[in-house]
Amino acid sequence: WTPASDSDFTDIRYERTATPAGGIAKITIDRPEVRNAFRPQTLVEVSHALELAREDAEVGVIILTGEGPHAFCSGGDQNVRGDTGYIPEGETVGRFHVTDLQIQMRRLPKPVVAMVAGYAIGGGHVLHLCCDLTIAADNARFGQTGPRVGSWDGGFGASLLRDLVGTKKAKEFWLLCRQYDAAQALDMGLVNTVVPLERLEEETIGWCAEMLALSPFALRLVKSSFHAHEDGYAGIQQLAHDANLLFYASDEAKEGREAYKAKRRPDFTQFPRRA
Ligand code: 2NE
Repeated sequence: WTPASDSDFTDIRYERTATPAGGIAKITIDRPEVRNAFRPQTLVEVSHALELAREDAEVGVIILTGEGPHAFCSGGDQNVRGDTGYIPEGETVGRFHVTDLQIQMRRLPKPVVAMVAGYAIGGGHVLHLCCDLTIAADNARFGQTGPRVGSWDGGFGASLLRDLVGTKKAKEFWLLCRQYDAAQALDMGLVNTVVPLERLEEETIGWCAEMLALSPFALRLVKSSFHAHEDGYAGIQQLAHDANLLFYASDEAKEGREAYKAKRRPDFTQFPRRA
C-alpha cells in the first residue's frame, strides 16, 4: 500500500495499491485508542477520501477498514457527543456527518468493501451495513448499542439490517443491544465470508481483484440497480442517470444534441421504435 493523497489526514489513512486489473483504494479509520470511534473530523476525512477514490480513474474498488485487530469501528465518539449532535473541534453546534457519509457510500459508483476485524459496533456497524460487501475476520463482533447510550439509527441502520437478517432479528439487534460473533453473522447473512484474522487482508484483496476483472460499468449498474428500489426516488434517479450516461453515446441521443447545436429540427425517423 502506498499513501495516495497530499491531504493532511489526522484520523484516517488513505492508501492505494495496484493490481494487474486495476487499483484498490484503502481507507483506514486510524483511532485505535477509542476502537476507531469516529468524531466529525474522522467522517469529513473519510468522505474526502471516498471522493478521491471516486475521481481516481485507476481505482475500481474501495476498502473501508479500521486500524488494528480490535475494531473496524465503534461508532460515534461519545467523548465529543454534545446535546446537539457530535461537536466538531473548535465549534459548539453538533452535527450528524454520518448521515451524508452513508448516502455517499451508497451513491459511489464503485464497490465499497468493509474489511472487518474486531468490533463493528453502533454507528460502526451501520457503516459496514452501508458497504456493498463485508469480509470479516474470525474475531469480528457485530452489534448495535444505540439504546444503551441514548441513540439509534432508524435509517439505513434499521432498514438495511432488516433487509439482511429479517425484521425479528433486526429488532433483536436494536432492542437488546446484544453482540454477535463472526460465525453468527455469516449464518444470518450479515457478512459475505469469514476468514482467519491473519488472512483478512489477503482475502479482501482477492475479492477486490475478482471485481476488478469484471466490467466496471456493469458493476456500477448492479450497485445502482439494488439501490433503485431501496433508496426510492433517489435510487431510481441514480439508475436512470447511469442509463443516460450510456444513452448519450447512441446515435439517437447524438442526433438530438447535434440538431440543437445546428439550430435545426432533429430527425429521429432514422431510429427504430424498438418493440
Ligand atoms: C467497542 C467496544 C465493545 C469494545 O470493547 P473493549 O472491551 O474491547 O474496549 P473498551 O475498553 O471498551 O474500549 C477501549 C477504549 O476505547 C474507548 C473506551 O472508552 C476505552 O477508552 P479507555 O477506557 O481506554 O480510555 N471507546 C470505545 N468505543 C468508544 C466510543 N464509541 N466513543 C468513545 N470512546 C470509545 C466498547 O468499547 C463499546 O461498547 N464502545 C461503545 C460503542 C458505542 O456505544 N458507540 C456509540 C453508538 S451510537 C452511534 O454510533 C451513532 C448513532 O447511534 C447515531 C448517529 C451517529 C452515531
